[in-house]
Amino acid sequence: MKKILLSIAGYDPTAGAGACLDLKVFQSFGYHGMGILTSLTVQNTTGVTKVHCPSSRFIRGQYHFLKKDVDFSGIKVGMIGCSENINPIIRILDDNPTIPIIIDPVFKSSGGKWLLEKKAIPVYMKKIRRKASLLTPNLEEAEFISGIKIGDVHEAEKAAQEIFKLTQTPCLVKGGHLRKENIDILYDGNKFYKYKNIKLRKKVHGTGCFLSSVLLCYMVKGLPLDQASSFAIQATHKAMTKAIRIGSGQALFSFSLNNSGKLVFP
Ligand code: PXL
Repeated sequence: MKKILLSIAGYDPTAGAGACLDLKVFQSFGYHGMGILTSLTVQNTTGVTKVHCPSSRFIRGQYHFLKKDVDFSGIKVGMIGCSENINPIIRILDDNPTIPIIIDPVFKSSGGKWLLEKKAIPVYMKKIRRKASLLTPNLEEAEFISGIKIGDVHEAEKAAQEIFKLTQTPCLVKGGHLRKENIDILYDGNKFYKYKNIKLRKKVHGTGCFLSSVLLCYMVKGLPLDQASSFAIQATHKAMTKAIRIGSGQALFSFSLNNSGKLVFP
C-alpha cells in the first residue's frame, strides 16, 4: 500500500516553501503527501508580509478527520505560525509515537519576519521533548534554542549538544551560514557527524523545508539517521544549484524524481 506522509506546515503562495513544497517532495519520492495547514502567509519570492493562523480547534479538526480515514508513515512539522498551535501539534505527535517525525523549527523568514512569536519558542521546545526523531534548526534557530552564540563549528557542536539536552531529540544544525565554511552537524545524543559542502552564494527559498522533507523520505525508506542526513544534505545542495529564478526575489526549487529514484532537474 502507498505510504502517506503528513506535513504540518504553513501555506506559502509561491509553493516554494511550507506545505506545498513538502508535498512536492513526498510525491517525488513516491509517497502520498497530505497536509495540515497551521497558517496562511501573504508572500511572493521577495518576502513574507503577513501571517494568519486558523484557530487551534480548526487544526485539531483537520487532523482528527484525516486520521479517522488514514494512517501516516512519517510526519514533518514546519512553520507552526502561532503559539496557540503548539498544543494541538503536540497532541498529534503523541498520537503517532512509532513513526519517524522531523521537526523543522521555523521561527523567521529569510527576510526577518517572525513566523512564530519569539516568546513561544522556549515553550514549544520544552513541549516537544522526546516526541520527535530529529530537529533541524539553522544557525539562528539553534542560537535561539540553545542560548549559545554560534560563530564556528565547535560552537555549533556545543549548541547541538545543548539542544539535545533540552529536547532529548537528535539535532542537525544546518551550517550553511557559518562564516568560513558550510558544515552541517548532527548530534544523535552519542556522537557527532559532520557533513561538509561547498559554500553556495545563491539565495534559494525553502531550503530548510526541502532538506527536512527529503530527510523524512529517506528515514521512512528505512535509512539510519546519519545516512538519511547525508543523502538529504547532498540532494539539497544539488537542488540548490539547480533552483531557478521565477519571480524577482529568491530562486525556487524545481525538481522531480526519475525511475531509479534519483532527483532530476528540468
Ligand atoms: O522557509 C521557511 C518557511 C516555511 N514555511 C512557510 C514559509 C516560510 C518562509 O517564508 O512561508 C509557509
